[in-house]
Parts: sequence; C-alpha cells; structure tokens
Amino acid sequence: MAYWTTIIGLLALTQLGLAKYTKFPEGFTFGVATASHQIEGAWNVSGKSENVWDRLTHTRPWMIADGTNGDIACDSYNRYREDVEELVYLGVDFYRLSLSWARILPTGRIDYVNPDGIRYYNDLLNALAEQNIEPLVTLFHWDLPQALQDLGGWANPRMIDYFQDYADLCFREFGDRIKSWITFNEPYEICEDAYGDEKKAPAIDSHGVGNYLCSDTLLKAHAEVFHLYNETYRPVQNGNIMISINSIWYEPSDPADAEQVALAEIANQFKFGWFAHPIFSEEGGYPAIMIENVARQSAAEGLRIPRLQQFDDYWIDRIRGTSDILGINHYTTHLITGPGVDPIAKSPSWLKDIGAVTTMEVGGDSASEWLRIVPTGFANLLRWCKSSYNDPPIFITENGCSDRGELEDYNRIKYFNDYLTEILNVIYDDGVNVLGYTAWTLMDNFEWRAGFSERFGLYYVNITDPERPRTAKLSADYYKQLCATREIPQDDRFKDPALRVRTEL
Ligand code: GBH
Repeated sequence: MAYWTTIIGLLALTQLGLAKYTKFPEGFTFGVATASHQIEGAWNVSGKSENVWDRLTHTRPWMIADGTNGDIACDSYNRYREDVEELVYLGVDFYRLSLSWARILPTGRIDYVNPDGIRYYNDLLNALAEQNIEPLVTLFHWDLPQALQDLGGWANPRMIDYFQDYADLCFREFGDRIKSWITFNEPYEICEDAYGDEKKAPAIDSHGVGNYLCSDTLLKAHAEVFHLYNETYRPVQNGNIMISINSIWYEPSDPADAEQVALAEIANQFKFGWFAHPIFSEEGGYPAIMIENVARQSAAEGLRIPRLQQFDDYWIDRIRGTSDILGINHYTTHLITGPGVDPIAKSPSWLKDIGAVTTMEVGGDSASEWLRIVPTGFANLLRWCKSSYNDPPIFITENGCSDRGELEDYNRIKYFNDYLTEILNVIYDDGVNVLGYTAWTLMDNFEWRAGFSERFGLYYVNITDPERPRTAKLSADYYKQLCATREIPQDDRFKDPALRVRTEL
C-alpha cells in the first residue's frame, strides 16, 4: 500500500508539474498554425486549379487512411470569419497560415493571376488586422499546382523561377500587412516524403534520387526568394523571412554506447542538417557526412555521378545566411540502435545512406504511430541547434500532439505542458534564444495521408456536418490561459482526473 501511494504520489507530483520555471520571458509570443490545403476546401471554385493533393486524393483515394480529402476540409474558404473568432477566443498574438499557390496562380506561373485568390487572402488578412492578430505567412505548405508537378515539380530546376515569381506576387499584394514570412514548410518532408517516398503527394517514390534533386532545387529557390525579399521588399515592408525545418530528433538508444552516439549525430545531420547546414552553418553547403556517405553508396551502386553532390561555391555562398530566424517544427524523437541498413530502408535511399538502424520504441503514445512523446528530446534538439548554428534566434513554428476525437484531451495538455516546460528550461538554463511558440493546430484538419483519423486541433471539427461546427477542446482553454498569463497553467482542471483522484488518496 505504502509502496503504491509513493509511486502514485510521485506520478502526481510530475503531473502537478513541479517545474523549475513556468513563466515565459518578456516579448515571447504565442500563436497557432494551419495550412491552406488542410483547412480551406473550395478545391475547385472561383478559379482555383488542381494541386498535387487534389490529384492524389481523387485518383488514389485508398492512399488516405479514412478516404477523406481536402475538397471541403474545414471549409475555411467560406468560414474564415469563424477561424478568426476562434483565434480571438484563444487570445493568440499571431496566426500562422499558408497561401494556396493554385488559388492565386492557377497555372502555377505568373501569366494569369486569379482575382478571387487575391480577394480571399486580402479578406482574411484584413479580418486578422481588425483583431490585432499578426499574420505569419507560409508561401509553400505542400499544395503545389498540379500543372507545375506535371513539369517535374521540385525535381525541375526551373521551379526556382516559378517560385520566385509566385513569391514576388505575394510580397507585392500582401506584404504591406505581413511582418513575418516563411518560404517553405518542412523541406525534408517535401523532398523525402513526396519525392523520395510516397508518404506525401505527389508520392513519386524516387528513393535516393528524386529526394536529392528536390533538395538542390528547393534550397536554391528558398535562397532566391530570401534575396528578393531582402533586397526589394524589406526596405519598404520591414518584415522578416525564414524557413521552417522539421526535426525528428535522433538519440542513441543507449547513451553510453559511443557508436550509437556518433550515429545519432550523423542521423541528425541527414535529417535536420540536410536543410539547416546549407543555410545556418558558418561553412554552408550540405553536411560533409552526407556528401561522403552518398558518394560511397553511389560508388558501390556503380554510378558515375553520386546521387547527391555538394553545391558549387556560388551556391554555397548564395544559400548561406538566408534566414533571419531558424524556424523549427518539432513533434518527436526516435532512437538509433546501431549501424547498418535499417530494415525498412529502400535501396538506394536517404535512410540507407545514413547507415543506421532506427526505432520508434520510445516515449509516450499519441494517436499517430510516428509521434512518440519525448519532451527531453526537444530540449536536446534546441541545445544542439544553438551549438551547431552559432546561437541563432529560434522560432517554434509548429509543435503539437494528435488525438482520435476526444474533447477532454488531457494527453495533449500534458504534451503541451511538458514540451513548453522544456522550452523554458533551455531558455533559462542554456540561454537558447527561443522567441515564440506556435501550436499545431487551430482546429482538427485534413491530416494528409492520415485524413481526419489523427486530429491535432485545439478545436474539434465535425466533418460529417456540412456546417463543419467547431467545438473547443479542453486544450483550447489551456492555451487561452497560457496566452493570457504567459505562464504554463497549473490549474487542477487541466490535469487528468485519473491522476487527480489518486492525489486525494
Ligand atoms: C507537420 O509535419 C506538418 O507541417 C503539418 O502540416 C502536419 O499536419 C503536422 O505536422 C502533423 O503531422 O507516414 O506514418 O511515416 C510533421 C512531420 C513528418 C509527420 C512525416 C508525419 C510521416 C508519418 N511529419 N510523418 S508516416
């Protein structure tokens, strides 16, 4: 009995959060994020053209867990005023949204501007301005016009020009009201999941080849758009511009195993460093270990030219330093168990190029298999970013956890509590320069290949009702309190009743 009360008591103490720090520093900002294709719907109205997700969900619906798609999604194209009301309820400082390229430029190119695309985003931006909510705007969150995919998408170097034209138009039309831009959301997911695999549209699955063609193009396109903003728009619009890089953070399964430690560092270079090193490191270019490993594998495959090569000096220089802030999306940590070819790795592939075996057997559960709850991994990632990239200003552009449709989402609240606590720890103990935090996501939305089966929202959305009613989950009230007090809520009502009852024993 005494034993159990001690155990339960200890659990309760952690649950009650005897955290060292609870209060965020002056100037730290809070927001929530969404993405155009995940919420807007209106996939084929008022001039919008087909994007790669429309194409995938319509022609290969079996690839989506629950057979849903983005045709209507949360219907935010028609209901954006409701979105803004929810933002007001939460009391956020900013709203991270993305623009639908196919709604603005139906051919993908600048030859025809769709007036309704401009109108829609003007209405949304003005509605935000009326409520004093800062927009944080992503140019590309995965919904490429199909017309550009038909030309090869991000595997085609001409995309650098198309992306620049699109960005130029967006800066010109909307930039007077936007102080913060994001060029790309999660370059790794764009290149590896969509070109090197079939986890994201257009699901090209050119493993070990298309993924690297994509990264060459994407990093150059990012750099050109940074320079365009920096030279032409920043002097008048005074904003900042960054990229948001996602990390599955890798840790050794046995921290005392030196080989695993070294392999985890290599895996982090392949995952985060692939896009962060060219932009944020002092020397620039792809991480040396990537070039080395891919060259070795390519030679073994009998290739004349390695599947990934270093940028030339011009591009190393052109890409280096092209982000005002390091935008980080972070959800989870996976483990490295040893050297070799991961059993799930295709050949050739990015994963095989790493040369390590990974596992997801770590941390707590969410509704997503890949999302393991490991708050300390977040702190380690943030400290690693500080030391690897010369102490950059960091903005958390996404963080969150999935459920399967419940309103009393204690697991999500605990996730926020524990991940936010780690942010405070690294700010105060390690001097990591974290400027703001973005919860993914405002409301349950089209979770890509998981459809609506994995829900990340602070608001529940009933997708069987044509009105798409949204209901605040308990975490919405938790987040509202966080935004109001700038302090991690400690109230009992946010704690899992199962643990609450036991503390009274
Ligand atoms: C982010 O990606 C996205 O920016 C956002 O749009 C999304 O809704 C959110 O997170 C939640 O997922 O095919 O099972 O191996 C996060 C990074 C990386 C998570 C790829 C899912 C594939 C899972 N994503 N991962 S699986």
